Amino acid sequence: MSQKHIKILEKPKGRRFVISDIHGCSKTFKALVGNKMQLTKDDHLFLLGDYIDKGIDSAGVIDYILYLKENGYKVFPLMGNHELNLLEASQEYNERMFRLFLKINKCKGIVDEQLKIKPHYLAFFESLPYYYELEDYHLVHAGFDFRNEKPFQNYKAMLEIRRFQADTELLKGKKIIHGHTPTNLTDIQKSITNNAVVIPLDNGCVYTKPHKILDYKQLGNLCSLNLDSLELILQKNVE
Ligand SMILES: [Mn+2]
Repeated sequence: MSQKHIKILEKPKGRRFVISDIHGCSKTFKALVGNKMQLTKDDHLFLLGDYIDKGIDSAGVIDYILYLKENGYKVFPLMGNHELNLLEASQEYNERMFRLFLKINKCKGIVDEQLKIKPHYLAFFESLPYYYELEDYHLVHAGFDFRNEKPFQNYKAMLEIRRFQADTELLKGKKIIHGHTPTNLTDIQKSITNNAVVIPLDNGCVYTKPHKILDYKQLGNLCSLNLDSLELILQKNVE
């Protein structure tokens, strides 16, 4: 099994970027990384999980991540709840249930005709850690449960928690960047300009139409945060 916690304390020659919750939006992801950010091999790119489901091209998102890694780009992906759910469903569900699960999640192209997760995708999912600790940041999919006695060992919360209060003493001056919960653009921008300890980065790039609960006019961008300049780069959904 993979390491759950990885420290990356040295800074790259280039820039450090974070992107979260791509959810099958492969064209939007490529437009952000290739055009808007102009990622170079000197940069570090951290990805906070939930590559698959909801959008139309889950396989294409992972293909692009693997392409970047294979071509010498320094990409550091994390586990999201959608990746873990897929791994668990593929092991625990019977064929009928798993077929339904894949249909509901619109997770196309990830499994073969025998409903087995394709080997290179399985290896990718199984390699994903749960959080990165940098010199100045903690990067995690959903957040940390600081009500828990050992928040940095509560891996379930890292993928699922919705609201949490940061314990600044435990964080030792480091900020948290997380995704998982679609957050209005003005709230994301506010947390950055207010120098907040916790910065949400999921602007629900997959939500481009009126929604029962969410205000889609405040959503629909894939966000990239430059960890050093705190510049927020936005890419509107182009699927
Ligand atoms: Mn999530």
